[in-house]
Amino acid sequence: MNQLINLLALTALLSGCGTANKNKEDSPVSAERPNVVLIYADDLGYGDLGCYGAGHLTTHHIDALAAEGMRFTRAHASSATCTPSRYSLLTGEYAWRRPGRGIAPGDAALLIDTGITTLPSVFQEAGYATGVVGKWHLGLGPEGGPDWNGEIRPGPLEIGFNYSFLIPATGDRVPCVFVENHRVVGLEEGDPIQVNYKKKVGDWPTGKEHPELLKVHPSHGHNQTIVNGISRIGYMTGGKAALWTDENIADTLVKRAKEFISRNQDKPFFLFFSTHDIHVPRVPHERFAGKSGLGPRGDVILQLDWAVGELMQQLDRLGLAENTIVILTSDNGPVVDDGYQDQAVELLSTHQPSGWLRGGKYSAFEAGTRVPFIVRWPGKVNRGVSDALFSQVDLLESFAGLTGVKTDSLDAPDSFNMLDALLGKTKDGRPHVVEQAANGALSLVKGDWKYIEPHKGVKVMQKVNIETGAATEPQLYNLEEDPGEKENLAANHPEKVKELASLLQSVRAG
Ligand code: NG6
Ligand code: CA
Repeated sequence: MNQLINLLALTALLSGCGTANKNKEDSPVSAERPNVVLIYADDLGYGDLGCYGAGHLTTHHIDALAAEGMRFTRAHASSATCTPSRYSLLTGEYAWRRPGRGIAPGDAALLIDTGITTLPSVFQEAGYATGVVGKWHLGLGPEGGPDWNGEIRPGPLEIGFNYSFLIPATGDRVPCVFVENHRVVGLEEGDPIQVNYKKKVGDWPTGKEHPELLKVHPSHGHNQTIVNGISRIGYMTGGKAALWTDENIADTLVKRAKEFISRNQDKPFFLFFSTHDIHVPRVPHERFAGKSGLGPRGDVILQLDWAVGELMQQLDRLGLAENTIVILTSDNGPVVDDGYQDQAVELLSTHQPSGWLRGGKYSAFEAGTRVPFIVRWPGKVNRGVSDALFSQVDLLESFAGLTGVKTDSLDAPDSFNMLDALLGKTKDGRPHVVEQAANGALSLVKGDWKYIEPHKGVKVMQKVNIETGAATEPQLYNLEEDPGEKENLAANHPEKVKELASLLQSVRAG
């Protein structure tokens, strides 16, 4: 019954959605089978790339993608932090509909139900080989969390991926090991891993007890177990032979991604390449250290750009580039000091990670979720710039549309088939988009207007120096005239506030 009500609400909501196509029966059965490489950067801001106006940094490879493809100016991650954005990307459902989809601890259980339609399962159904290489941060294992010393399941392989090579949570969270398919890589018998997020386990020193052992010092948090001279969030011990070396993470991930591409070159494949860059701790390989002039934060942007170049070269070398859609985007907006003293603030110079947008990671303002988004598919996607409103939550239905996969009407409830916008055939975007801030506040963008719902809480997160967008009164901005969200027009346009608040309410109820 509840499902029926939801369905009716959804149908009502979606009527009059313009070009957005939630009606599965109308999906074009084009049955195209290009490869898809989705490069998902971490904490990369709207202003962090040359092609988005970053004067201080040269991001040749990413800028080439933009020059050869379509660069979006109004594409969104669903949330201003990682776990909920990734949840939405892979399930086609706004993460705020489910409790417990905030930033996950490193020992969380898998946050995606097995058995539901997911972005990779759509590709699998279309006959693709599917792989994820990189940061996961969506939990692993059954309730109670993973068994790091045994079979780590369920995980990506149980929700639609054929291959996985993961940083289980984040670079700043334990355990600092890679997980390939169901196992920790390089784990030696007799040295089992223990992980705890509440209390210390084993006798490895912590940053709090032994700051003299650190090569990178925390600025806030991040003072628990030390691994490779960097103290992390959470406690661990054991698994010494399996520990990653931070400087080599990008190289390792690129190598695995290239191997996946080469192994699957004869069939269509979907690769979710989820980089560690440019999340903290920012510890670039020596090839990039000191090269940007902006400190480690700039250096890892160069490292990210290199990684993109490597993947493109691999596609070219294997003769696959023409038949591959490459997408580059980010899971949330930028942050300068996210918990380590890495000189990001001191060396920022005039670089603006958020571009001209207000806020950053965690924020309800635009820079929280409006992120770089580039699509390249030679001969199929026009070159240029698109201001179509787009959300990463739409990738699931859009690729179902492209590959001719029929999804069930209850799958991916927030995902619209926006294939024409994605491929640059139309500049008509989705009718509206909901943005989720780290404090839980929701905002809704429709056309030129943005509404931020009233929310109690601090106005500035002091430690990261980011405006949250929280205010007890409603906020209304005209993004066309005021992209920096400087002037709250709510008092001048009460009708608009009412319209958007009630639309947000109906999306929420859906
Ligand atoms: C925060 C961490 C931050 C980062 C973030 C998750 C502290 C003080 N801050 O809690 O460093 O890890 O979580 O980032 O611990 S995300 O991109 O994965 O969402
Ligand atoms: Ca992130």
